[in-house]
Amino acid sequence: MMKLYIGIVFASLILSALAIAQPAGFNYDEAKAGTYSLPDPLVTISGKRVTDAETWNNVRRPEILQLLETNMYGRSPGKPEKMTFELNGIDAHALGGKAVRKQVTASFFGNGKSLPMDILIYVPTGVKGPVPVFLGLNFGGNHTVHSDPGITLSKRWTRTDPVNGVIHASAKDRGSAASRWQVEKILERGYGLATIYYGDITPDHADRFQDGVHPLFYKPGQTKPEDGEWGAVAAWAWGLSRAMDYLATDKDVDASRVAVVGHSRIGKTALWAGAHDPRFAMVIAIQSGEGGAALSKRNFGETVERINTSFPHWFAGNYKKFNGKEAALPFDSHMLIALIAPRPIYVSSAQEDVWSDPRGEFLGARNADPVYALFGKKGLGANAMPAVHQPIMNTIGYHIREGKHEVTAYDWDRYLDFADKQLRPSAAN
Ligand code: GTR
Repeated sequence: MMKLYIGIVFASLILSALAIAQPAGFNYDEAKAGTYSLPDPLVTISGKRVTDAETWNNVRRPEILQLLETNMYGRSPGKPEKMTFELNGIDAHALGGKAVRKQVTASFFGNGKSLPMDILIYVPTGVKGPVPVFLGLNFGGNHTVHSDPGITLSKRWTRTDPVNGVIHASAKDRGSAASRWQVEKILERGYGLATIYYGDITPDHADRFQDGVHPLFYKPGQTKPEDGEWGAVAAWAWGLSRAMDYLATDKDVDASRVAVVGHSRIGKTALWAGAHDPRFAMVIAIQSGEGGAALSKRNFGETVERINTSFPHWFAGNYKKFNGKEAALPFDSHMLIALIAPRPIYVSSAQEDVWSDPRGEFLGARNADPVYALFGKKGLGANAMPAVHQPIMNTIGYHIREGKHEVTAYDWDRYLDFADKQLRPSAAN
């Protein structure tokens, strides 16, 4: 037992070290970030300049969406052949009476197979009417976001651990990621939270395209996505859109005010979900780095080649064509962010998380401004990167806080401030 425990501690140390490491052989020197030119988000492939929101929506936005879909995230299918939502439990007095807790299983059907996805939802009690909700995938299972003993431990959930092999969801992990979710804070400010274990949709593993949602859509004989088809990030984003299908049916939730939120690889996922699915009213991308908010053409921290090598399953096969060839990319993260316009988006960095390139994240946000301007919005509205703990909150928000690759109470205070301003103007002052 002790040996197993030490193994688990060791494994989680490895995991957290991986998440914050600054691998050698990559550039962390601002003076060597290089020069690059960003494609103009307002010039169409045929060379026409976009000067109004209508042309953006009808011509340029679909063009950019397709560029990113074909070359980077991969094309996702729509809804499955059949989909059901089942309410498995409701507790009107959860968390000492602060919340209503619902657990809903969404089931997807296709190719004679089915896949369940468990959605955990908290909405605050004592608040009138449908509430705005934060929706985000979690890394460790729904039971890790809060110590609430009422959260069902998934029986089918497994994770492959380098030391211990397969690990099943366990009661001892209840609340292990609670500081990253700040459930009470969210509820106290009048918001709900909906969350899903990302592995319910597809495993975060290079060789497991047989086990998640992909097989529901395979053509006969197909065993993995084709080069232009959805990788894991696009599949996770697809799962968020299916969760949105459910939220639109839930009377406690205001589906017109759902903010999609995610950290790190799930931050990349939140961006793609928000870019792809305009039903998300707001996006929060936390330390999403390379493949997320950070400019790829800037040589700083993680690179396209490195991400495609370490995590070959995250993006479409086509993205590997850009290994070591960032200059050839017909897009960059500013265009991904611009797809969210005119909806609010918050980009969040951490000072010690140089692997994610905080300045590159800031610049990704800033260079989306011309598209927000088409809608009469300010965008980020700042040319210089702010100092730590000096958040910017226009239609695009940004902060850099001190510390590491993590999600903290400070971060959530800012996301809630931003949400108050953007989704509940009467709550902001
Ligand atoms: C790192 C990866 C990053 C980031 C992070 C995470 O190892 O290089 O792109 O996604 O993992 O998701 O924790």
